[in-house]
Amino acid sequence: MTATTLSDPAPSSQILGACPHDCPDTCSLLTTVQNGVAIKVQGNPAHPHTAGSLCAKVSRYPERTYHPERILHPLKRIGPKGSRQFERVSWDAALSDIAARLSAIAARDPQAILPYSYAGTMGLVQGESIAARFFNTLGASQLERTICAAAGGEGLVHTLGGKVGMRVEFFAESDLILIWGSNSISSNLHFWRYANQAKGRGAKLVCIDPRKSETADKCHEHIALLPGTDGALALGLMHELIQNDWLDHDYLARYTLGWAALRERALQWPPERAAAVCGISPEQIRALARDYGACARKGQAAAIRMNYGLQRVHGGGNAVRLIASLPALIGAWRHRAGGVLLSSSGAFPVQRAALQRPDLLAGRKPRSINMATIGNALLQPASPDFGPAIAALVVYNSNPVAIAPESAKVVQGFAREDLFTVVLEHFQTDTADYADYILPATTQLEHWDVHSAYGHTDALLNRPAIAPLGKAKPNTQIFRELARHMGLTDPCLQDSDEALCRQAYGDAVDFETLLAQGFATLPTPDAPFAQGHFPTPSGKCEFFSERLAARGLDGLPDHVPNHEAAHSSSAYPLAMISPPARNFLNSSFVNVKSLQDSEGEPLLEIHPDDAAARHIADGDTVRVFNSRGDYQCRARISARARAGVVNGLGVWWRKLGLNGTNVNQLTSQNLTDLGRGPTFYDCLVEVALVV
Ligand SMILES: Nc1nc2c(c(=O)[nH]1)N[C@H]1C(S)=C(S)[C@@H](COP(=O)(O)OP(=O)(O)OC[C@H]3O[C@@H](n4cnc5c(=O)[nH]c(N)nc54)[C@H](O)[C@@H]3O)O[C@H]1N2
Ligand SMILES: Nc1nc2c(c(=O)[nH]1)N[C@H]1C(S)=C(S)[C@@H](COP(=O)(O)OP(=O)(O)OC[C@H]3O[C@@H](n4cnc5c(=O)[nH]c(N)nc54)[C@H](O)[C@@H]3O)O[C@H]1N2
Ligand SMILES: [Mo]
Repeated sequence: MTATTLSDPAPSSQILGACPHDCPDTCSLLTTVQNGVAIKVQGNPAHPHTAGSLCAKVSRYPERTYHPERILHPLKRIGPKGSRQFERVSWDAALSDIAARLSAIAARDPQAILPYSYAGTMGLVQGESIAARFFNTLGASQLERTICAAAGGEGLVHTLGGKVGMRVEFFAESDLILIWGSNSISSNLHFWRYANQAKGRGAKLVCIDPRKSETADKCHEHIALLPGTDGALALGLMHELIQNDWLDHDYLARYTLGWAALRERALQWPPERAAAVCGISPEQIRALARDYGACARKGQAAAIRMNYGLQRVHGGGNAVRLIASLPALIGAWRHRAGGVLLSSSGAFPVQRAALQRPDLLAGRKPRSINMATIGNALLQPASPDFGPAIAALVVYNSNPVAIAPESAKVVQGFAREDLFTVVLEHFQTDTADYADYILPATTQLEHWDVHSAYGHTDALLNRPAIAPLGKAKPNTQIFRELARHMGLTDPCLQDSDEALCRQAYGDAVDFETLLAQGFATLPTPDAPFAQGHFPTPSGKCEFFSERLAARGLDGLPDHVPNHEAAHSSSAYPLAMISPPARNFLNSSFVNVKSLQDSEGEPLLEIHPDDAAARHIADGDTVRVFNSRGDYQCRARISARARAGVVNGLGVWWRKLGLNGTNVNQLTSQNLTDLGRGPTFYDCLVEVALVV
């Protein structure tokens, strides 16, 4: 690899990049280019976390990039909304018309314009730079980006003080690892490598997950609790740690806040009570507490890898608070291979204000719309409380018609003939089907970007490996040109991608290191909380949060039952979770043939007893339904499903579903206790054979 200046095309045939996808691993990529064509994408062997290997999905990046269905020209709708009838238009025609439509709406009230974006690319430049500046200049509605991690994020902030925790590489040295709400082999493969090293050294691995996942298969124990009962399990564990005095009293006294109150609460949760809520045996709780407490007694390292799977339920924020409290009880933080990791993103010195330029709002305070309830928002008429009805929607890096809850409402909203919708995309997704304009965006192989990560502590740079395909342009360039067409003149709306890459971290990360090796490791401490120093207001691990109490909420964490708790409805007796499919990334890659072939077809895993009670045989077509809708797929009778819980894997595109829907036809727009996040895994259904 030769070091080049930013604007030179890299001369070598292997280009350093970064995986853009919404995954904790953020791998360093090596793309082989021949005659301007990317022929291979590999993991960079020089990057310690990537260690030369990629997941099945991203090793198919060339197949996705050169896919025959890539959108390569601007498209304008010519049929009724959602009819998928489009014609090619020039960039100038598209941008002139879009500029005129948005300008007219902005002249009435810019808050009627809503951006909708998430982490289709996690790049700081293609994700949140010129687009944010553009919408801030207009004074458009703000989007609350809650769809994934809001509950858990708030839970961490109000316990540890931020999205901080163990360094992932030290899991390799742990003696006990609880993999809690995470199918790591499928969605956090490069963490699994470290866990597997620990296992090889004799560590015990325990998986806590309603589904017997591929990861559960490889752990020593699996605790198949009911969805949304993790808070009760954590309280039951605390009860046992207290009763047996497996506590680090010195750590508790020096570095925690609210221990006496939390102790009182936990003592109300004997294993029998917790086990009844969780749908497991009291002995499983006792045994887990014994293992966890033993680490404290023997000076061994007890580590917890939480993931966002457990916080997509009503009590997700409180559950994360309780689990994040556990290491402090036994002083696990004293060891660099002990503690907990949910997200490392708080370690990155991202210069958000420089990238997004909130100063462009110039004192205006536009309303916020929660992306988790986009269905309701699009159907809401103007009112003094709500403000103007949403009149224009600009979607990029997201596929809300497939991924947002309660799809029937989302579709009804997107189908409004009076809504003006622009979608920046690689493919004609379910969302693009409802666009007035589809604008072709470049992929990671075709543009510059800079990345942070949420599963390790290395910043990464992505260089373009190939020229943009067809007429595709980077998101940044599309918003630059749209700004020009709308007569927006602030010079920062025209900053180049190269300049933005440098602005993302400013002086906080050495850009020359990023240019030379593609990644730069942040200097974070090995055992960050060995002596307190939590980034909370008190500097302690906050069992009790003054900030939550000041908002009128319980200052102490508690078990918060699901909105739709298991066994609470006779009409809908089964709890459905819809965790990621291994070969898809949310709704991305669903249209990549080799990966679609690996996944097969939309499936529902169901326990043999639940299937037998409904006369369902393996491979039958079933109707999964509740009061919100109806979703058809194939039944797979499987021990991966526990009794009473069905698993609808992956976010398939609706148009590939047997009846044109996917799992989100069934999920609700109810929100989490903290963070106003979605509750995808808090969803009751019934299943019936389709005859
Ligand atoms: N292959 C693949 N990788 C991915 C993704 C993908 O779609 N596919 N998605 C990415 C995204 S967006 C994210 S946010 C990250 C992390 O995404 P997560 O959603 O955390 O990913 P997983 O770890 O696969 O899945 C979570 C696990 O939680 C389990 N679970 C569901 N409900 C509960 C519960 O109430 N309690 C407990 N304890 N467990 C529960 C599920 O069965 C599943 O095995 O992964 C990313 N990585
Ligand atoms: N039922 C259920 N629903 C879920 C989940 C679940 O577990 N179960 N998981 C939830 C979670 S954790 C998340 S994070 C969300 C994810 O939801 P989204 O963030 O919407 O993720 P994707 O479905 O992957 O869609 C991303 C889209 O961005 C596009 N894209 C990628 N790169 C670029 C680019 O550079 N420019 C432009 N313009 N477009 C680009 C891709 O082609 C893709 O269509 O889904 C949520 N929905
Ligand atoms: Mo996510």
